[in-house]
Amino acid sequence: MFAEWNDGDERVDFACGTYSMRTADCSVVRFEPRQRHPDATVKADGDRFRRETADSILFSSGVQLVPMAEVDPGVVPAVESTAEDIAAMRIRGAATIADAAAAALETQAERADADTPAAFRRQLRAAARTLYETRPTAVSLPNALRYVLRGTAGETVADLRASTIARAEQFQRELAQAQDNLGEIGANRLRDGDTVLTHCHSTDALACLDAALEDGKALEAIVKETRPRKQGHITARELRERGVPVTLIVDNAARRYLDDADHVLVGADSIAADGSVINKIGTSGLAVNARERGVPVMVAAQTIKFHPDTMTGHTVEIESRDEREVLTDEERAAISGDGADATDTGGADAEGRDGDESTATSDEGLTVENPAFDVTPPRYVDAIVTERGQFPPESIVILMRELFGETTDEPWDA
Ligand code: RUB
Repeated sequence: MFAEWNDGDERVDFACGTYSMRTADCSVVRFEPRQRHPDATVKADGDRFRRETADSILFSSGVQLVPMAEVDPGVVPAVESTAEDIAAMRIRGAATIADAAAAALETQAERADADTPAAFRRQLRAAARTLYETRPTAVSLPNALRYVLRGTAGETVADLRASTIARAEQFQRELAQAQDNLGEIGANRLRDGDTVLTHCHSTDALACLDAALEDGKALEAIVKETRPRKQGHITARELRERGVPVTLIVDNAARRYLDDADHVLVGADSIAADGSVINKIGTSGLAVNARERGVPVMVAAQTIKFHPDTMTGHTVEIESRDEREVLTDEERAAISGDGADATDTGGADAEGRDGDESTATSDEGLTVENPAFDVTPPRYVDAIVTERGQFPPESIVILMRELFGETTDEPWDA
């Protein structure tokens, strides 16, 4: 089996055969380019891939297998690059992802080379799909895309361009305003001298703390580090920048520190119609422990986090991420008893196997699961704070229906 590529090319053609590769989101993908995916290409950018063995390729991040038929040359590179940044979590957090997606559609509208209205719309839809496919759990992403595409109107390319740009900018303004409004409402729940216990990093949650600090309230924070990506460090840094005393703890210490907390304060990636909160993995365990300790759980979530599909019985897809966020190749090799240094793939190991074949992923009996989010049932949540007020989770469906109606089209069907 044999692979061919040219360093630096955007698209890489592979000869016939079976290959395995890693992407940012799936640990290992096997594919047969000329069989399962005729004309498949691998999108790559220069040094983000490297050859591991004659028949397997290790990609460092953000590489996608895309059948040629689905590649629309009208999607501008800036959109592809935003999509890669979202997939690789260089852009992360539900509100920030929504903001970036709207900005990307604006860029698509500005730079599209379409010369007919139909081509402009087709390219815009392709851009929306490219963005949509990056992260499945944060519903703010399709909600943002739907909002912008619904505002695209006109009979000429110029009108379509102008309306899309205006709509994307309006979305971004409203997003920022909603977060400010939510912050003021959330701040009313916090008293002078309170200690909040946080999980992950949420700009909506921070907006509540910001508004309370602006009101002159003194606050302290216990910040969970939030394995595996440790977004708690971002929260700790941002709170320290505001002068808030921070105690950083490992996730496993949370129950012990709940007695020192007046509130648990988290954000959300999606809110389901029954009031369930989908947020960074570990939120549900924290909420259950908080209930047992009598600490109220407050969820800060703009209405852009409402998941309209859940009104018609759909469930929220939980993203699974690369196992190497949990276990490095070196750690995997150590657990598997593979005495060879996992980084040293060039030599032979103690049993004489070729170094190239004793990769760190060779132990198929060891499974690593890395779900990025979990579901907190409504009974463990005291209040969902939105820009439209605070709600007991069980009543959220009423506001959801008011905002979305019953229609849940795909964003590009708008
Ligand atoms: C981030 C996360 C945040 C929500 C809310 O997960 O779970 O709590 O997205 O954030 P990840 P915000 O780091 O995997 O994106 O309030 O900023 O929308």
